[in-house]
Amino acid sequence: MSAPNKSYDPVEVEALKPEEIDRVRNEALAAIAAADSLDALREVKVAHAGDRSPLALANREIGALPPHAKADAGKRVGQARGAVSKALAARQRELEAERDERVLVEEAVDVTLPHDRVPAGARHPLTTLSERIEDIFVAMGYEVAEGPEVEAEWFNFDALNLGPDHPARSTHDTFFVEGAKGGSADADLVLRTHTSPVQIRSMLDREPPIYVVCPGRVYRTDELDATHTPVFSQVELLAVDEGLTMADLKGTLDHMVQSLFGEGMRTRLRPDYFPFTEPSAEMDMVCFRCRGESVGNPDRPCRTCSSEGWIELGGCGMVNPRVLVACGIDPARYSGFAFGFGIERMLMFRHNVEDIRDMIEGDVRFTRPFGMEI
Ligand code: FA5
Repeated sequence: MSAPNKSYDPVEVEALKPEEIDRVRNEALAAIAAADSLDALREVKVAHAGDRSPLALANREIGALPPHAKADAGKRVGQARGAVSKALAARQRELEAERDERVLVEEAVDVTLPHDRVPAGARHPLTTLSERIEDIFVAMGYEVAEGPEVEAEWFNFDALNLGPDHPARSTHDTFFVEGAKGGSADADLVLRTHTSPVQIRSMLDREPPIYVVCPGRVYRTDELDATHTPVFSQVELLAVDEGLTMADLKGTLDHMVQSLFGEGMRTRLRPDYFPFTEPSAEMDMVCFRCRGESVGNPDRPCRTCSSEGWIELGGCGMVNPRVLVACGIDPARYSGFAFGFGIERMLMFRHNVEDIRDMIEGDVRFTRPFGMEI
């Protein structure tokens, strides 16, 4: 910046002369008008309105002028800078509008073209149903717990009050894992026959109160037919807390079926026997299709419940105190309830699937109608 001195008249500073200011302003306006792209305009802006532009340099000279000359020079430079920045903004708008118009044309999508025919795929309805059930319980504060599919016999049977000589042990058609104890029926490893061993693992791993939902695959030496498969899925539920009763179990079951099948759905319990629950019950729900209206009504038969009005869902009961003791839980202080049911069977009646084999053959013609649910 120049400083006033005796041999130099600051009013006469070259860069501040009116004709010089006019010249650099016109030069800037011409460059702005000539910029034919946003990139070019950016360069013009640096050259003609940036910190090192002639107008910015002239502006700095003003500070060195005597007071009486400052106002005039300031007005001249200010007007020139204002005109340049206005022109820059206007050209910027023009160029942006041109660009947007060009993009709309260049990137237009022809929605009438045939779409990508590679199918996006979907998850198996057994997985989505199992996850939907888990979500119902997670929303109530339950935790998802899992266990191994190759399980120790102790977890699968003994800890569940199914000792080696218990008659109910033979009703589970078990796959024994060879090798663990020299092979075949001596082995102490099995493919788990139900998800109930996860109850035991959960009680050994946690202190009460315990609220877990346990989904998983299980195995039985059943023949593959329309209603049985040797590999199927179950969901198990276990709650252990102070003061739990059958009423809590019933309320929980009602909430589950209402969440899955809609308002007004009810459950009923029929006496049954499981060694690991006492008392035990078979759990039915009102047929969600006929809502019981097919019973004694030959004009309105129901295929889903065979006009019985109820559908069998699975087994349940209060956790047998002997099971609590095996897991180190004091039955005088805590009680628990559990239930378990098969997902394939639930999917069968929920969607009128007549043959369980359709679910496991991997034919997309079966899974496609279930859509893209994730
Ligand atoms: C049990 O497996 C018990 N662990 C359930 C239980 C849990 C009772 C907690 C009490 C407390 P069950 O053997 O009945 O029970 O089998 C449960 C369900 O598995 C059946 O209702 C049925 O839906 C399904 N299921 C059984 N065998 C098969 C099979 N071969 N194919 C498909 N689903 C099956």
